[in-house]
Amino acid sequence: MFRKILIANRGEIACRVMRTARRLGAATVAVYSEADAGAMHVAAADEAVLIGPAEARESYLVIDNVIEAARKTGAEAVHPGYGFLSENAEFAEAVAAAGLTFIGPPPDAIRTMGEKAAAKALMERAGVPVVPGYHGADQDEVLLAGAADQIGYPVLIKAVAGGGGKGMRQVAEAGKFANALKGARREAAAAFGEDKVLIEKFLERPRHIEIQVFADGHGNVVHLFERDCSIQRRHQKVLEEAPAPGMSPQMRRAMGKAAVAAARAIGYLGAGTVEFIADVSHGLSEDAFYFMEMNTRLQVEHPVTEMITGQDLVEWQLRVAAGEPLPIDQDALVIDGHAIEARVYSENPQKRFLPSIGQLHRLRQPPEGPHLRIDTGVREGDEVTQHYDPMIAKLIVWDRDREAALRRLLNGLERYEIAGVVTNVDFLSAVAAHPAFAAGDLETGFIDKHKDDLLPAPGQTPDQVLAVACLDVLLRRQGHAAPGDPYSPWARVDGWRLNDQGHDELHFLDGERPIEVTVHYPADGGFRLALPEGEIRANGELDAGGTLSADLDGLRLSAAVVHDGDVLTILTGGRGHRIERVDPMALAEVDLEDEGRVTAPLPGKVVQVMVAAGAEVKKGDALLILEAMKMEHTIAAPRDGVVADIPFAAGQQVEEGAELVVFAAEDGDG
Ligand code: MV4
Repeated sequence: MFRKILIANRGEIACRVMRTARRLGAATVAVYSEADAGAMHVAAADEAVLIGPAEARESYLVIDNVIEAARKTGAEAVHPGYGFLSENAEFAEAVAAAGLTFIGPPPDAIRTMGEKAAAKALMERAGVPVVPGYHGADQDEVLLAGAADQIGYPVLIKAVAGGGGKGMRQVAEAGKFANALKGARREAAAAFGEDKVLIEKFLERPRHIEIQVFADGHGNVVHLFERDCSIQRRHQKVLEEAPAPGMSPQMRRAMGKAAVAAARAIGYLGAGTVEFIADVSHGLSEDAFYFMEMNTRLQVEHPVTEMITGQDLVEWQLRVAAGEPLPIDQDALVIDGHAIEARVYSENPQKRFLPSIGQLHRLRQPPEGPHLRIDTGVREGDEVTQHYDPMIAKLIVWDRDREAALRRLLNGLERYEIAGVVTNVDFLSAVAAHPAFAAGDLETGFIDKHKDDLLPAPGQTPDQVLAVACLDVLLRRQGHAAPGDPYSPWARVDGWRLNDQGHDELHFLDGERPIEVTVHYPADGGFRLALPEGEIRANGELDAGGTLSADLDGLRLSAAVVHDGDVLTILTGGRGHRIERVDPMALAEVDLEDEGRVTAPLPGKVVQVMVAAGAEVKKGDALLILEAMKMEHTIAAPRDGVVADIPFAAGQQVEEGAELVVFAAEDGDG
């Protein structure tokens, strides 16, 4: 085994590889970009080397920098993870040339599998089923059109150098072939600098089923069964599971045998995945699956295989790379139970799944155990940047059977609390809860087919959620009540007023919908909230971690409300809701240039002071309430800081422009 390995990657996979390396007694070296200096994978490593600026092209993708980092730290082997340099044959060669071990297959295997037509020809010779079609070198247009006629329409034109669906064109009839060919070539040339294509029979209802294979340097090749990755969106996998629903033992044997033959045919070493496409137009059948491509790396979804086999695939990778034989043989491998993985992403399903960038103000995940695993590379407080893949975590569940695993998945997703970025958690829940998913009715077109069920138009925020937001705002305000005479009516934060019924108003924006909530303070405690749909009696407690235990008309629930400027993210019932606090304090002329002076926006009367001199406040904390023009304005802290002085007491009149709260100077002698 290696003494020290370098992980040429970041995020969850770097952390994942380090976990196993450490367990096996190997020291770990991280590489990181300037943007990742504080990242989890750097903290998790024994040593870390800066390899360049944030831009991956100038850091994680620079072969020389990675090799120099390995040389400098005395690492003996390099694990490439997935993505970045993991399927770059030149990198594998450069690692070997530097006298280090590449934890992956031989460069030639990587190269061959990157060429679709060559890979397909090789598989055909090895007796692996391939989609009927043409993958010859002659690219004459008339010849290609003739091949399409022979195959029979509909056909699919694929770029030979392709991947991720680029340079792919579906053609329904002969009359449309010439145009589609032009389009596919143009796209392929732009994306890969090469316009060669192959023609295949178009399969109308494909399922993506892949086989995990492993080969050692002693002539052993095994497979670790299949994963179904049909739930994809624009070639991005969303949910993956093992075993594949509806797979017969005969089909599993046939596919496993084909995958092992594929690995042998290219002289494989280490972990690989052979992707098949199964045509389910007539159900899952052992004579309707075809080789698609081979991925020459450890895949994102490898944990589902680990969960059903009880094996650690990274351990296998390290052992095989170190020259050891595979830990166990084919007959000793058995499937135990069912596992499903969901990829939790920082992205906005309502905005075409565009990545959502920002700070993870709150990140709480379900507790791990034998039935639930989380692979992540970020922590609460970390940033999701535009530089890298915005995956937050992989949630992996396991149970005796699919139905039980699915229940655990839904439960796990419901326990996610994420604020600061928009995520796909609700979307994942919708997919997992869909009857067609429960029925195992999988196909690559699943999300498109059911999109109306999976992406409902955002509705109004329910009153109950608004009540949680109000309760949080009100309890936080109480938490900042002025110390001093507890019996003074001016210290009360219950809206008590001389000659008044005692009420407040809270203002929000729910999308475009303005919301005004009147808050009453019943004598027996709590709050009475007049919400858009009616009244709710609310009471509760806020703990130090920001968790709110609420009682809404007798219904007890737990929630968290995360404040980010004016945006409130209310996390409750397994969902996140965003509303905006419209604070009439926006009227306050807050002069940040002048050390954060807080001045009265209008002439009025101070009705309540919530902080005292010396109080440490956070940006957005309520400081005092000013009544002006018959409205109450909550004046909030414009920044974090220490209150030096509050020149006015409750009940006093103030003039427009009067300084209401004086902050201590930022540092030093103030
Ligand atoms: C196909 C196909 C239908 N018929 N080939 C998509 C990416 C590339 N690796 C191969 N892909 C497909 N090839 C034939 N002959 C449908 C797809 C396909 C797909 C395959 C696997 C997973 C998701 C997919 C989504 C759309 C299309």
